[in-house]
Amino acid sequence: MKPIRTRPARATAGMTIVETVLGLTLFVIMSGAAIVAASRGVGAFRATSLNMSVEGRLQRAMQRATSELLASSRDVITPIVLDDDAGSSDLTFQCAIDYQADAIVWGPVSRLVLEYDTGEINDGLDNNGDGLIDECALVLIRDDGGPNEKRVVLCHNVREFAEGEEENNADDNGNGVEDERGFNVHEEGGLLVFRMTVEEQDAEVGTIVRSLQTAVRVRN
Ligand SMILES: [Ca+2]
Ligand SMILES: [Ca+2]
Ligand SMILES: [Ca+2]
Ligand SMILES: [Ca+2]
Repeated sequence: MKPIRTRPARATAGMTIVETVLGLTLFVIMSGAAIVAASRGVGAFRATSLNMSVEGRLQRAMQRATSELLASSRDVITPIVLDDDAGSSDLTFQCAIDYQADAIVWGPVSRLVLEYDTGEINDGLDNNGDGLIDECALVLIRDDGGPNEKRVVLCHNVREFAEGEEENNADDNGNGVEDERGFNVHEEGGLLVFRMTVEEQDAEVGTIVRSLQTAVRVRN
């Protein structure tokens, strides 16, 4: 895995809230399933097309998820502890909506959470018949639990566990996080590291798996 590249630290005095997200870094970790299909000449065009589609979906969802934290602060993000072995696939946060009397006014609580996808339950079976087992959806909930609660699915077909990871209390894929889900946020060296894995099943191409990692620095 490539190291996370960050820009050198700079003074924070006078920065706006939006400016406090520094050094967004994106890279895609490729998996082999679709490449095998293409090299055999089996639906090479379809494999390429599906790969691009899955990668695009993954990048848009990741961009959306990280941008939600642009106007937030580490102090109003839970869980409080994110630098343990596991990180989290369920974050709540608030965004700044005003600045009064030298203090930030925080808006209602939002939540980014990984849930089982539509028609899917956690039973080791493909309940909704899309060829994927126990797949999940990344959901953004605005005003979580409040009167104006609104749910938006940012991405379907997120894997239950990250690429190369299974539930065994060990870090199988060697990224420093144990048993991380297909969407996981882990705090590393003052950065929030977002990791996401999506998959797609195609009768001709097989299973396509794509993972993406992004590091975000939020205001303290
Ligand atoms: Ca399924
Ligand atoms: Ca299931
Ligand atoms: Ca891991
Ligand atoms: Ca594991």
